[in-house]
Amino acid sequence: MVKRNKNLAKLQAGYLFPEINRRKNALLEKSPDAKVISLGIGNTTEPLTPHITEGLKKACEGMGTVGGYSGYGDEQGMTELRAKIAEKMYNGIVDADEVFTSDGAKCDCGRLQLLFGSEVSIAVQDPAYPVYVDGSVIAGATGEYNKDKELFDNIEYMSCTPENDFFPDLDILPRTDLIYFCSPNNPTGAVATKEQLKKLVDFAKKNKSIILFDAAYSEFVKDDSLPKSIFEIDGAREVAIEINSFSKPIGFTGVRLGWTLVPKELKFEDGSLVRDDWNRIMTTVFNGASNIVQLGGLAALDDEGLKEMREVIDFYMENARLIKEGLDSVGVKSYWTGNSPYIWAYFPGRKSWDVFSEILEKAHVVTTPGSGFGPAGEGFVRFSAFGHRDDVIEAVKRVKEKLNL
Ligand code: PL4
Repeated sequence: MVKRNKNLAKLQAGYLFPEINRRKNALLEKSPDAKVISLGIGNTTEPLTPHITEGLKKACEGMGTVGGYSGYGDEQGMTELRAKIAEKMYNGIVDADEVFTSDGAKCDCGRLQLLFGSEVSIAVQDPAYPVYVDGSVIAGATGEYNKDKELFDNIEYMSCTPENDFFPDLDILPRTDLIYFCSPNNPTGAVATKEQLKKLVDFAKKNKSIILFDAAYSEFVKDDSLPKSIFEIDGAREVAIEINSFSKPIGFTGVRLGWTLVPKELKFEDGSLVRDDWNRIMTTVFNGASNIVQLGGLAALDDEGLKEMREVIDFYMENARLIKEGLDSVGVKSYWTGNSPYIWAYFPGRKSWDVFSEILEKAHVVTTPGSGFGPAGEGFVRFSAFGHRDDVIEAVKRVKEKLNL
């Protein structure tokens, strides 16, 4: 018999999002006529925009011609797309050969965990996107689960709450090899300021740590004074890797396209380039993002595509505003900075899963329980702004009417 991977056995519960779906389906079994609206999983709902669709269509049609057909491409991504990402998403402050396109930020998280292996120590924001912890557990990098503390031994949980303006207290944070940091943050929606990120970069530099900066929601940053990329910060090129995605800004959640940026200045202890090892990982376990999809990504980065991207984002941000307004009107304390598609609602003294269940059972609205993102998320639930407008309006109405919040 084959022994089970002992790291998988350390995972404490099923992955958060399938569990939410399971509970939604349980409600539907009980009440088959319930018109359930999901503001839970951050999943895009609006159709692809015309110009980007056209880009994908042309790419697909090209594949049906002798001249336009292409097979395997470079694992690192199409040269033209890498250059366009460097130019349009980073205003040229990074080089094209530092950008590696991929099938999405989540998949790159997993490959980064493979890159760093099982010998690294880790810090994560608490609360945070569960892939950082669960993926590190699977990679064997988290040590044992401490039942008393209900935490993993080898992880520093950086508490990010309203009390500290959702930014960790770096003065008390022990050194770790890796620091996962997501801004705009999932789930809190908080965006770190330039000053805060500078502190984080200086902290990483002092400790010779590497920051894994997840910028999957960077295009939702509306306030020009806030950084969209960690590479806007002096010194970041020596200490950070950035993950990003086309999923949320242009609805490529199902189409799949993202990228990871590894600067040439980033080195391991022995002086070798992290970028070279990332290149080795990508060329070994990845065979390149779909060529059709990469051409769709290129269409998204020309003038018309970028205009459509802004419209998509504005649409979801108006949803977010409506949710925030609805919660405010019934006196639910919630956090939304106007720079993210998530609203972080607080229910003092209550368990997140209880609030989740109450909203699901009474209003037939799916949210995400804050505790699923880490211990500091207890008492919160996350509302996602990804939804059709009518659904969002209806969900807000039901939450206001049906709940005894
Ligand atoms: C549900 C901070 C959503 N099944 O689409 P990708 O792989 O390029 O990006 C995934 C991703 C990366 N980084 C952050 C994210 O929040 C996400 C997507 N998160 C959510 O509701 O929190 C979708 C989750 C999906 C999943 O597990 O990723």
